[in-house]
Amino acid sequence: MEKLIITAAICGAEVTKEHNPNVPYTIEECVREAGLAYEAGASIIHLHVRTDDGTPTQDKSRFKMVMDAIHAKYPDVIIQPSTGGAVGMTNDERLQPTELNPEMATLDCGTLNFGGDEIFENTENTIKYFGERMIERGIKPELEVFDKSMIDMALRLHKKGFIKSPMHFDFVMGVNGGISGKLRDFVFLRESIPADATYTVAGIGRFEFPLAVAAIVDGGHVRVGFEDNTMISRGVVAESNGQLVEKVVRLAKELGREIATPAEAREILGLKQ
Ligand code: KMH
Ligand code: ZN
Repeated sequence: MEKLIITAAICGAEVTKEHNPNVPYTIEECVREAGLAYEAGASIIHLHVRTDDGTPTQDKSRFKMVMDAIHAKYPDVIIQPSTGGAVGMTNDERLQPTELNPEMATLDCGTLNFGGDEIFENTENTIKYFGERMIERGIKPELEVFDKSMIDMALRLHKKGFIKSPMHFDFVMGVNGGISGKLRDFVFLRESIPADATYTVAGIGRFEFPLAVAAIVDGGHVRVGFEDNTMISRGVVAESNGQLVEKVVRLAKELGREIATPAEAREILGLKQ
């Protein structure tokens, strides 16, 4: 079986220090959390950035400062900026980090309810626009799917040339408004992607570790991190993103799956070396 790629979603746009005081906002805090995750075994950092007071931003210069600071200490880690940003941002605002030509970036494949009155909007034309931008700049999209219909959308846009093969999906499971975190739904998603595609699974909240185990056993890849879950076990707040990654590494070792280095992750995902 392929080695396991672990992605750490260290910060997100919605989670705050009230959920977990270790959620990073400042550049130094982002470097600390990325470093702990990397040292524990993460090869990809899924990155959102915030201003020092925690407000989410897609500002290109803030991304550059955080990415440069992480790479100065951990030069080989893959940094995957978000183009999802936060609910309510415009497309061009969200696309700013693509101007930095990262190796990867997220590409959200549909619209969903996102708690309360919020709607995370990704129309078909938005997805096409983001897909074209990533092809132009040689950025590998991680296709964020929050429901099965979003896989179908990605497959349709792939046929029309807006997304290239081999596709790499992230099954985000357990968001209120998206697909559940049940094993049955995981099987449904993983059976719905092409044979040459890769996937990672991001279970929200209590679904994080059970779905990690499912992906480890199935030959998929795993995302953990404060963006998705702030607890190391029931009722216990995680000390760091590194602690969440360590738990996945432990589970993988028990189940006989080796962990990919960033170079091995690049090879598996077909990123430029
Ligand atoms: N913050 C969510 C609205 C992504 O990174 O591409 C969108 C999100 C997905 O987190
Ligand atoms: Zn994200």
